[in-house]
Parts: sequence; structure tokens; C-alpha cells
Amino acid sequence: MKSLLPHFIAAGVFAAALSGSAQTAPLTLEPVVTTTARTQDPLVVITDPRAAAQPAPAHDGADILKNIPGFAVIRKGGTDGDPMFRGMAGSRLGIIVEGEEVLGGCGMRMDPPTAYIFPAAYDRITVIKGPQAVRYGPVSPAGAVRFERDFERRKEPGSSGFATATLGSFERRDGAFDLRGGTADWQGRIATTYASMDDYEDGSGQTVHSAYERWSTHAALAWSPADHTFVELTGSLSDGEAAYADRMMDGRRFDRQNAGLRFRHQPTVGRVRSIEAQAYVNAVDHVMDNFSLRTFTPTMMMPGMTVANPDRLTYGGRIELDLDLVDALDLDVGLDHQSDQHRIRRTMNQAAMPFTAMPRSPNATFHQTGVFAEAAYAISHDRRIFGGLRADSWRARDQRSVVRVGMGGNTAPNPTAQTQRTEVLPGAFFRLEQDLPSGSTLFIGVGHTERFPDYWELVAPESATSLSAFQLDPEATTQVDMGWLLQSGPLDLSLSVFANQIDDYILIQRNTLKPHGMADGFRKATIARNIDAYSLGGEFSLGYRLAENWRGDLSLTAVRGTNETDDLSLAQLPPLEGRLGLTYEKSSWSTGLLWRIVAAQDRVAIDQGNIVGQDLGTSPAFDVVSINASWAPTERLRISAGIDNLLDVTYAEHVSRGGSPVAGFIQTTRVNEPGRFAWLKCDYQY
Ligand SMILES: [Cu+2]
Repeated sequence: MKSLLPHFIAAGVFAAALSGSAQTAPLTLEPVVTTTARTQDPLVVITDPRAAAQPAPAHDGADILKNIPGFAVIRKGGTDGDPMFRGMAGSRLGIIVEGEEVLGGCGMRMDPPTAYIFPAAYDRITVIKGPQAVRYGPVSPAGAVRFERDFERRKEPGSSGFATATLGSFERRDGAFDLRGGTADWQGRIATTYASMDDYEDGSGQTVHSAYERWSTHAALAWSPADHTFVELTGSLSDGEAAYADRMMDGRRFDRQNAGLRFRHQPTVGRVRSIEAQAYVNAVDHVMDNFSLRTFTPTMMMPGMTVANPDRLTYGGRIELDLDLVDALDLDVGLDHQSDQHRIRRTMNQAAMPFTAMPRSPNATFHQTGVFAEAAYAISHDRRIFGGLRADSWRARDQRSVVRVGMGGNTAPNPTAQTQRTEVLPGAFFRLEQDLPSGSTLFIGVGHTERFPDYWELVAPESATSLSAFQLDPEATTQVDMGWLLQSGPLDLSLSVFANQIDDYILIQRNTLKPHGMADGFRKATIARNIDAYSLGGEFSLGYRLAENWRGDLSLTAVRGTNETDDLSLAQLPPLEGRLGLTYEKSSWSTGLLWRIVAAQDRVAIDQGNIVGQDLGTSPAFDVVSINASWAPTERLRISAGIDNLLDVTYAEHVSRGGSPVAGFIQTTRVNEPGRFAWLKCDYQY
């Protein structure tokens, strides 16, 4: 059996990750623009966050996922869109940054976790589709997206670096550098990113309220006294401001401060293959208002100059042991914890009562502690099984003494004030992978997870019968994932399909009529409620080397879902989408074409959705053509350029936020996507 182990490890990134080995970034810059990220292993997609990509090189953690089939971004303005995979957004999709689950502070969801991610500062993005991993915190039903930085002990003193700059239409300006160096024992790393863009225009030349500016700095100091031991202290600072086309406020501060300590040791003898531990603290301070980035206009909701300043302090840690108990079995066991405290202060009249003079009032606290065990076992040279189990203990407290009701700052006593709730929730998966002689792999897995409602579900909306939704039930997803991978000669193919049953799916529904309370009549409220639902769909991609220099790519994604409780379509699901790519590559350069075709969506449930947004109505089909070219005159330098939406088509994604009236801008049904967008990117590595 011992001889199977190398094969087994080579067979899956999963196994590589379990054994603690890090993959390093490629040393040469490939002259290719990524339009479709490929699935290399069952349910795993790995992508290089620094690669030239189309649509335009990403500036936040959501945009970078757009070229992975199945992902979409819910647009709000120029930045900070919410990533969605297979129609699941918000906390259904885990975003893990170097082992930490990042949580935003904005009750209006201006800052999804990806708003605090600056892709150029990371070495690798790994997506695990479906509830098929238990090691990265509570199991997310849609899957987990991990942003990671590598560490490799130096053989000799030295340094390396990466620098990138992007120029684009609408005054797009991005720049980043990442320097690392030191000796075998000590290494330092510093990475800085900057991105900004002016308001963009849609295809018909209408300006969209969408300008943004963002920056980040990350520093790390690592001590590695031996080949198998590593301790690293890290710190990050970032901030930004962003205009929103879909609401009455803009974000003028997205301040994040982060510190972390990591330890890893790989003993050379004994049954413990590696031990890893980390601890972190994360503080997010966010300010939004209705006057800094737009002309102040009094409304019924906000008659005065209004500012809200939520903040969130998160701390946590994890410890994990990789055990080598039996040949061909890889077992990981561990424990993780996260606590967070959310507070807010606000003013409805900034001139008379500045928000900085108001007290910060606690909103809610969450505590989660989980234990997990995950195993991989090679049954034979061509058959592997994977399985995992975890249990999470949750505790949440509602600290609001009052809740806001209706318009103009009216409040009422919070019916769940100081209520504490606790739950113990399971997560589990099992998967079988079988290699076939033809160079292909078949896999089937089943996963189950019970998700504790998040801050946005418990604290922001009302329930159907109360002014507080704090007593929502957890959401339970059981999902089957299966598929086929084939790599044979000029062909590579991947198919992954899923079907799930979701009990107590947490639905956010707006415009629900509720009694007015003080006066007769009704008011419209946004409520959270549990329904039963199912969804199914998948991704298919095919790459084919047509001739020595030509490569064709095709991908198709589909998802369909039903709200069984209301006998409606499940809301906020993207329509059928296809992408066709053609690339010509020759030694140091390449040129490519991407044609993205999206079907109409007529399966909708108006006013129903998730914490990001709700269905606005049906949407028409559209298609977008983009072109790109890339040239790498040396191994260290790459220049790439592209034109996205070459034909300047006016369109919006089906799953998008609705347009809001902003003084000086034309209101649209959805937030329209950018029109023709030309970009030039230069990367340098040494
Ligand atoms: Cu906000």
C-alpha cells in the first residue's frame, strides 16, 4: 500500500492541501489572458489572482471570481458587488482569507467579505464546490472560496517581487506590488494595492453612479528556524470609498485592520505529519452617508444628512493536526473558533448632531466553536474516498433595545432585546472518486450542512409576525454533487452537477404588508422567513486544442430552483449562460476572443431573495463580445490588453440590484453593466 501514497497525493489538490505542502506561483508570466478558469480536480478550481483576465483584471475579491463558470457578481455600483455561486450568495458561500472568515459591518450589505480582498496581494484562489469540506469553518452550502498566500523557506538569502499596473476606460487606475525577501531563517513580505475608477458609462452612454477608490497594505514577518517549522506574524490595513447606484447612501469608509499569528510544524518522525495553529483579530469600521459622494437630496426615508457607522470586531483561531495513522489514510482533526461583536452609531442630522458625537450601541454578538475531522483514503491506485464531519456550537445575543420601523427614523421596543440563542449544528460530507483508464475521473459526493442564520438575516429584517427576526431557524442543506473530468490529448472536459434539498431556507422578502401599529392601514416591511426549497444545476466546460496554435473553450452553466412552500421559483437565480472562447497562441504572445451569451430569465419570484437583493422581474437575453491580447517579451514581463463589451451593448445581469434615484443620474431598473471598456495591464516579476 505504501507505494500508492505518492500517486494518491498527486491525484488531488485536496490531498496536497491536507499534507500541508504549498504550491508556489509560476516563475514565468504566461502570455495568456484567462477567460475561463478550468477545473483541475473533482470539485476544485484553482485560479491565479494575478493572471491577466477578461472581463477586465479584477480589483476586488468578487470580480476575480467572474471567470470561474458558475460564479456571478451582484452589481451595486463600480465595486463591492456580492459574489454568487450557483445562485447562492451571502453566507451560503464561504469566503476564507488565509484561514479567517472575514465579515463585513454594513447592515445594508455594502461590504461583503470580498470588499476587503485585494486580489493582487494573494498567490492563489481555491474554490471547493458544494458542501464538500469541513476544515474551513462551518460548512457553506454553495462552497468555499479560499484566498491564500504562500510561504516557502529560502535556500539562500535573496528577494523576489511582483509589480502590476492597469490603465482603463473611465479613469481606471490600478497598481500593486508585492516584495518578499530575507534569509533562510527570517523573511519579510510587504504588499500594497491601489485601485480607482471614475463613474462608468453603460452601453448607451448613461453615466452610472459608481466611482470608487481602494487601497490596502499587507505586511508579514516569518521566522523559519528549520525546514519544517514556520511562525508568521501578519498585519493588514485597508480602506476605500465607493459610490452606489442601487441605494440612497454611499460608502465613504471601509476601514479594516487585521493582525494574525500563524504557526506550522511538520515533524519528521512519528504519526503527526503536521501541526498548524493560527489566531487573528479583525476590526472593520464602515461609514456610509447620503451627501459625501452625491448631491444631498432629502427623501421620506432620510429627510436630513444621514450617516451610519457600523463596526465589527472579529477574533478567532484554529488548530489542526494532520495525522498519518495508517498507510494511504490521511486524517485531519482540528478545532476552530470565531467571536464577533457588531455595533452601530448613526445620525439623521449630521449638521446638528455629528455621528462622531453619538455613542456606539452594541447590536449583536456571535460566538462559534467547531470541531472537525476530515479523511482521505486511497482504496486502490484508481479509487479514493473522502469524508468529513464537524459540529459547531453557536451562541448569539440580540443587543438592540429598539428596532427601526418604517420611514424617517421611527423606532419601537425590540421584542427580542437581550435574547440569547444557542444551537449545535452538524456538517458532513462523503465523496468517492474513481479514475478510468481513458484518463478520466468520475466522482460522486453527498454533503449536509446546517447553517446558523447570519447577522444580516437575524438583525436587519423583521419576521412575518414580529418586529425582530432573531428567532429564525437554521437552514439545512443536503446536496449531491457528481461529475466527470476528462483529459485526453487535445481535449479537456469537466462536468459537475448538483441537486439539493434545503429545509428552512432563509428567504428575505421585501414589500410585505404589515399592520401599521400606531395608525390604521399597512406599511411595507422587509421580513426574513424559513421556507423549503430545492435547486439543481451545474457547470460544463470543454477545452479543445483545435490546431497547434489554436484553442477553443466552451462553458455552460445552469441552475434552477423551486420555493416549495410558496410554490414559486426560487428567487435570485441566474439564467442559463454560455461562454465561447477562441485563443491563438504563438511563443511569446496570444490573442483571444470571448463571446458570452446569457439567456432570458422568466422564472422569478418578485420581491423574494436573499440578504443581498430580491427579484425585480424577468430579464431579457443578451450577449457580449470581448477581445484580448497578451505579449510576454521576457519571462519576467507581460503586457496584456483587452476591450470588454466591444460592441458597447447596454445590458444588466439578471441578478443585480435595482437602480436607485441619484440626483444627476438616470434611474434604471437594474444597475447596468459598463459599456465598452478598454484596458491595458502590465505585470513584472523578478
Ligand atoms: Cu454601508
